[in-house]
Amino acid sequence: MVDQRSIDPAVCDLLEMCEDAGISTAFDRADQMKPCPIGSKSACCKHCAMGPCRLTKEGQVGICGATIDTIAARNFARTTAAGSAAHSDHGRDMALTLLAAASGEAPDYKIRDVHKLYEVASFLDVQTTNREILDIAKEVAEKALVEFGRQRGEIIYLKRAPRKRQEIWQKLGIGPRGIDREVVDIMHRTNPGNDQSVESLLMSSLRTGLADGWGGSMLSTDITDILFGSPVPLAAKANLGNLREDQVNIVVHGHEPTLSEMILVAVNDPAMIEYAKSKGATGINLTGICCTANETLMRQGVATIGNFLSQELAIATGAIDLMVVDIQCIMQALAPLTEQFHTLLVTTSPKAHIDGVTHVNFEEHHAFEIAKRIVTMGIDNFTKRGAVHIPQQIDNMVVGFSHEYINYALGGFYRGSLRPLNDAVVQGRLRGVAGVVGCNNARTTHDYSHDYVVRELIKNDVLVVMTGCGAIACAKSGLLSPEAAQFAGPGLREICEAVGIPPVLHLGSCVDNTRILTVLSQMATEGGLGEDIADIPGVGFAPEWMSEKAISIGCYFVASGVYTIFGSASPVANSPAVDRFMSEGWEQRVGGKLEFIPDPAKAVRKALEHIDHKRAALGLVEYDPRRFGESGDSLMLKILDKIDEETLNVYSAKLA
Ligand code: BF8
Ligand code: SF4
Repeated sequence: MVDQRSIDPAVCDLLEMCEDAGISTAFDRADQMKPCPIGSKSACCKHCAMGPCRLTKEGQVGICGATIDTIAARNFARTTAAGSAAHSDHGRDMALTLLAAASGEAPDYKIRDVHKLYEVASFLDVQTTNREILDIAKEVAEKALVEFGRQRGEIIYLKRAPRKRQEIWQKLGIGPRGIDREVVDIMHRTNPGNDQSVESLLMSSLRTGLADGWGGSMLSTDITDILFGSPVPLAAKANLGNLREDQVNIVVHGHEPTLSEMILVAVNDPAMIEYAKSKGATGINLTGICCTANETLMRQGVATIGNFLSQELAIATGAIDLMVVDIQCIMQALAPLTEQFHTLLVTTSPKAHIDGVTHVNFEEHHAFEIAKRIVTMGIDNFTKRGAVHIPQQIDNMVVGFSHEYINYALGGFYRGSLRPLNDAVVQGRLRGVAGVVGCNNARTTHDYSHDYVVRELIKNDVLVVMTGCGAIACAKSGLLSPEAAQFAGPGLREICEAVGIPPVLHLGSCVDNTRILTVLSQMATEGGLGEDIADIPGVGFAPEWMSEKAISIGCYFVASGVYTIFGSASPVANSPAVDRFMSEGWEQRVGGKLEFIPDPAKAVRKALEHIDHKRAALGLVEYDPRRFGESGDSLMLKILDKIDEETLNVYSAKLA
């Protein structure tokens, strides 16, 4: 029974332990509380005090006369706005950190990627000649902040999209103005007595999603790279076996890298390590959960111990001395849970307090000092540790595929280019590309859909890029290691072996979905695959989504021209009109569409059909897996008949 809840053996192990000990987890609570049958289909409105109105009968309207279609579209729009706000506010904080660093007010932060700073400066029309780095950085931060409050015109980054895409947005009037403005616009138009047209509400949702994707999130990725370095491939480890019985275990959880990067410096501080030793530990072990983990994993190789649904189970190991959280996806259930274990939970963001939990307010002006204080609290708590139960699972992966690195890996240092990627799609060596992203959801088997969808796609020669909790799911099932090329179709396997990359590329945290937009834009303008993102044989997937942020991501993928599949029943199921508009209506207008398909096998089938359809529309050769796979290292080794253990190890080491 427990095994049906997760495909991760470490999670199953701990679920059994929790069950025996009577410890409640999201897994049990999902079993005990079925989703509300009215709310789950968006048949409920509570936008005013005459309601909440529940529309359960055919033709019924709310007290104000609102129809089921209007209510469903309004609810969807508000979800998008909430998601866009969360991502973008994270982006704003990154811009404020850059500003503080450049103004000398946050001396612990440096400009680590000057190349990226210059690149971003050119996007934002910031002069760079004869200027000090910090001066440029300050103006970049200021210009970035203007994007949030821009009242007229369009956000600057839209110009990074292919020209044809920009024209579509202009024609439809969905190019976002300022990011904040679009979020407020949705909150206003969904307030009672305003926008009651399905089309208008759903097109506005796309605009607010675009403000996130090409605005707040893209700025977040860029500025994070400037401050902490653009990721390059590195080997790293995943799953709960990375907790150490003999060391102080500190876990970072949430989304922002500003504090976690400082915690990383603090745990490596010799004085801190000495202090840990004085308390009987052999050292300090830093690991992460959710997207804070993805940020530190991508740039520094810090091990990730799990994704969203692992957070409670990580505490239940009894081995975590301190868990420090910043913003987003932090379950309130952690608070009562930590009372049952010795783990000290510390909140740090003024935007994410939990009653009864120790709060250490994080200020970037004293970043390192605060980080050291938190690490000290963790070390002190080590002495209170009781029995531990650490599952032994550890998986290897290669991560750190920024879009810059993908260019470099495929095109070479002197002429970074996506040409080889496009050529591979044109020749049919790759059938297409897919972005598989998003959360865990306690209503589905943990990690199962991510694993299933990704395995099927790579088997069919679809190159997969991943972010967020999905990437962590596949890290744990070994799909992010170069050895996973053995599960890929013949064409994709050849490419992986030639370039030395895994068939599934980890692109970062959820805000880094914007790296996918950048890769797609470059593919569209490189030549051979049409001239717009919508022309590319590609799909977007969020197989286990749960967060409002995922809906915002879905909207900007769709508005950028991508066929996007979400793995759950439609949240607007009671309004076929809204459902249809998100599919056919959006496709007619922007070329992308959003569909909710709970069955992963059906979802993959539809994705492959779509990819083949796009190939045909471009006049590309029909995909035929038998044409490739007869070259490459595997074959050479097969011929030499030397795949003994030792050779294979050498070969694997080379790939890693
Ligand atoms: O921002 S994938 S559960 S952690 S929301 Fe949350 Fe979803 Fe995980 Fe990353 Ni994204
Ligand atoms: Fe009901 Fe209309 Fe108020 Fe919504 S806005 S709660 S449908 S009366």
